[in-house]
Order: sequence, then C-alpha cells, then structure tokens
Amino acid sequence: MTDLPIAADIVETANAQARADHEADYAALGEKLARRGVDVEAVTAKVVDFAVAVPSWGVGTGGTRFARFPGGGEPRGIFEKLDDCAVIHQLTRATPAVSLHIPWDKADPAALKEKAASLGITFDAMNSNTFQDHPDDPNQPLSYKYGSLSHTDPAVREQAIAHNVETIEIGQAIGSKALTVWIGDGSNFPGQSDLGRAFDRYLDSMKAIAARLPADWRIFSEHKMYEPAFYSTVVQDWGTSLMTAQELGSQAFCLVDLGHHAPNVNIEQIVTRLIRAGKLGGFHFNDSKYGDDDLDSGSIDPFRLFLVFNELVGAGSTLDRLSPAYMIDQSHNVTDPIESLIRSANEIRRAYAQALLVDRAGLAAFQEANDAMMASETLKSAFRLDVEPILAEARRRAGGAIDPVAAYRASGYRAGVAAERPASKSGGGGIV
Ligand SMILES: [Mn+2]
Repeated sequence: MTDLPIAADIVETANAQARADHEADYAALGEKLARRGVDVEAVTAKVVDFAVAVPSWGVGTGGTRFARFPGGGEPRGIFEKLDDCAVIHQLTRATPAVSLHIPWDKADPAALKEKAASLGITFDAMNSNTFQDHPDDPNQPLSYKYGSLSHTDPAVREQAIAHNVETIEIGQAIGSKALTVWIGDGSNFPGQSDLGRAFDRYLDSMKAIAARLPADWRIFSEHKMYEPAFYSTVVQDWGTSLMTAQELGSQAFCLVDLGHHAPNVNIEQIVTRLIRAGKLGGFHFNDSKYGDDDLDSGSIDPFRLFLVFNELVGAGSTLDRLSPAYMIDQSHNVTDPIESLIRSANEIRRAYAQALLVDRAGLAAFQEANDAMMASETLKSAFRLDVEPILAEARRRAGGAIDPVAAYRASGYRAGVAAERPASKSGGGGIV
C-alpha cells in the first residue's frame, strides 16, 4: 500500500486537460518515425523502462560558497526528503530510486525502508562523505582538513575507511547495492603534497573498503578535476579513476560526473573508453557552462548529453552487461528543486530517446565511407527530432503526468509543505 504525496485526481485532471493535444502529437510523431522505418511503440517501451535515481541532497535548495538562499518548505530531514523525491517519481515515473548521503541522511534503516516502501520508491547507490568534518558524529572525531582516504595520518585514513564501511552497512540494511566514493583530497600548492604517495595511500584505503564490500555490491570511484583542492586533486580524472577500478578488481567501476571535467573535454569519448575497459559504473548527471556548476541536466548543452547517450546506446549488449547506475547530482539555487529534478529526469530520458532514434546502420556506413557530412547529419537528424510526445506517453502509461511541472504546480504541493515545514537556517549542504 503506497501513500503517494499528490492526490491521484490532480494528476488525472491535469492529464485529461492535456490528453487531446498529446494524442495528436504522439500520432504525428509516430507517422513521422514510421516513414523512417522506426516503430514509435518500441521506443516508448524502452523509455518507460529507463530510470534515473535522484539525490536526497538535491531536494533542498543548494547554494554557492558565497551564499545560500533557502526556498519555502525545504525538507528538514531524510524522511521529508523522501516525500519530495516521491513527488518527482509520482509525476515522471522515471525516478524510482533515491541515492543517500551518509551521514547527512543517517536514520534507522528499518524506518527508512518502511518510509520508502510506503512511497513506492527504493534506494540506489550510497554516498559516503569524508570531504567535510562531522563534529556531531562520534565515529568521526578527526578532521579531514588535510584529506581523508589519502591523509598522511593513518588514524584519519582508518576513520575514513570505517565511515565508508558504515555507509555500506547502512546501504545493505536498506537494499542498496553500490557505494560511490568521492573525496575532496588534494593540495592547494605545488609541493604541499607528494602526488605519488598521496595516490598510493588512497589506493590502499580503497582496497581496505573494497575488501569489506558484499559480494553483490559494486564500488564506484568518482573523479573530479579540482575543488575543493585547487592545485592537485588525488582522483582528478578518468585515468586515475580507471587505474583505481583496475587495481581494486571486479567489483570496482568508474563513475562519471558530467561536471567534473575541464571545459570542452570530450566526455562522450571518456564514456566509450570506460565501456571498452569494462569499467563504466555509473553517472552523476548535471550540466555546466564553466566548471562544476551542477545546473539542471540538459539545460546548457543538451547536445553533449545526447552524445553521451549515443555512446551508451551504441554500446548495445556490452552496456547491458555493465548496467551503469544512472543518477542525478545537481544543486538548485534559484528554482524549486522538485521542478528542476522533474525537468532533469525528463531531459535525461530525452537524450536517451533521441539516441535510440539514431540510424546506426546508416551511421556506420557513412563512417566506413569517410563521409563526414552525412555521418554528422545522421546524428543531428536524430537530435533534431522533438521526442517530447514519446516522453509524455511514457509517463502517462506508467501512471505519471503528461506535463509533470504543470501537474506539480496545480497540486499546490510546495505551498502545502511550506506551511508544514518551518524554514531552517542551515540545511542544504555540499554538493559533489
Ligand atoms: Mn557527483
């Protein structure tokens, strides 16, 4: 028995209003695709099955290092965060799982499981946190100011390892199957840290964590070029991440956060290399203009998101075997986080649907013939298609909203929780 946060009749009323236009648009797109020899129903069925996890930390208003401007009705703890996450899934039917961050989301595992079940959602990869100090956590009295898993002091490394093991144990109790490790370790000045020894210490610590991994779990190493360390970061790029995954063995994989690269880096090529190495573990989706901006997925460069999915779909059965964990990792500073996550889930599915529509045989033939123009056009012709009717139909069939943001606004959910949840001065937190 689920207890969905938005009344069913609100979704039904919104869908009834949108239905006639939607059906006409879906039929028109179906005809257009049929002329290309594509069965729209097959594409819609795949989109229905495509899910992306939402981050628990994404439903609070984010901030920058300058300021945070809280929104109304922000969740005050993990249980209210789960309510907000359930709204996103109820309307999109694309986000059935939530990714937790420990210790931010620490709670009684049985209560977490019960709450999630009541909302019809589950838990995705767990995230440990050794990039800030936790003065309220009796298990983490030592400071991470100068690093965690790569710290020069073995006592700090042991504390960070133990925290990761605890995160795995909480995850086990709530049905998660993966641990994502991102560390802020690095240095701000040349000479501050021995670049080689820091990596050796990190590897040893990761091996100690991997040794405690349940047999049916995966561990993801997440790289990031810079920030908070501004000269060198211990796990700075996909090369270091791949070395780590290869050293750790068959349960270790690489996680690609789209915002964790230098501007203009060819991320889709990194993705295809990691697939080739059998080490692509998952994604943190977001978008950026300059750095790790954590903007809504597809809001700045939807073509890049499409090109990533083009590599994923192109990998076919190899990708099925890797079964990457798809997650969103964003910071919402000026929008309602629920609306941003609804839109982002939609944009990720859009890129997937467009990638499904690439004429792969045609593309391969143009590539073999070195016809650069027609190869490029083959990709662009899929990207130019407006697949919104497919996305809307996928939502509608699964019980979601044809226009989820409109249904969300019609529900008055934000005003309702704003009345129930007094504004907090703190909240939010770092975004990785
Ligand atoms: Mn991330």
